[in-house]
Amino acid sequence: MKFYDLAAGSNPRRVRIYMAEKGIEIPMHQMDMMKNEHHTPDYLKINPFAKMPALELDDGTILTESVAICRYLEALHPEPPMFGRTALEEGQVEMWNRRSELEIAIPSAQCFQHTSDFWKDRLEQIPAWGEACRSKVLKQMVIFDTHLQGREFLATDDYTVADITLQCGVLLGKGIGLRIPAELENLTAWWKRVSARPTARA
Ligand SMILES: N[C@@H](CCC(=O)N[C@@H](CS)C(=O)NCC(=O)O)C(=O)O
Repeated sequence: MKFYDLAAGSNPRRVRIYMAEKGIEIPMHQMDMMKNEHHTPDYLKINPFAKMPALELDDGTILTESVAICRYLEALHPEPPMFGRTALEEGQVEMWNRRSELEIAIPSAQCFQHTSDFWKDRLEQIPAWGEACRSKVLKQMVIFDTHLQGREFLATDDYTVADITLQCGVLLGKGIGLRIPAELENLTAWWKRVSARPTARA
C-alpha cells in the first residue's frame, strides 16, 4: 500500500492520527502542493479531484476520502474499534463525525481558503464568505461545548473517528486565529484531552 499524504493538510492528518491510534504503518508519499504535484496528470489519475489523502492498494486500487480510507482500514484492523462498538454507537459516531465535518472542519477550511494569501491564486476568493464561515464555526462551537458537558469524548465513551475529525478541524482553526473561546470550558477541556494523546502530532 501507499499513502499519498500532505503533511500540513487537515484531512490527511485525520487518517494519520487514525493509523497512529491503530499502530498501522503504511509507506507515505509526501505530496508537494507548492509544486502543484496534485495537479499533475499522474496524480489526477489517482484522484481526479486533485485532493489528498489517497490510499493506493497493492493491486493498484485507489481509495480517497479520509473516512472511506479509515473505514477500509477499520475492516482490516478492527481493534480497538474507532467507529463504535454497537449499532447505536456506530450511528452516534457517524452523526458526530458528520456534524464535526459540516459544522466545524469544512467551514474552518473555507475560512482559511477565502481569507488567506496562500489561497489567493489557487481559487476565486470571496472574503465575506470566509468571514461568514468564521462566525458559523464560533456559533457552532457553543453547541459542541454544551454536548461535551460531562463527557470525555464526542460520540461514545471511546476516542473515535468523530473526535479525530473535530480535533483536526479545531487545529486548522487555531492556525487561522479561530480559537476556542475561553468560556467554552467543556470544549476546551476536551481539546486539551485529545491534543495530549501521543498520536495528536501524527
Ligand atoms: N473530503 C476529502 C477532502 C480532501 C481535501 O480537501 N484535502 C485537501 C488537504 S486537507 C487538499 O488536498 N487540498 C488541495 C486543494 O484543494 O488544492 C477528504 O475527506 O479526504
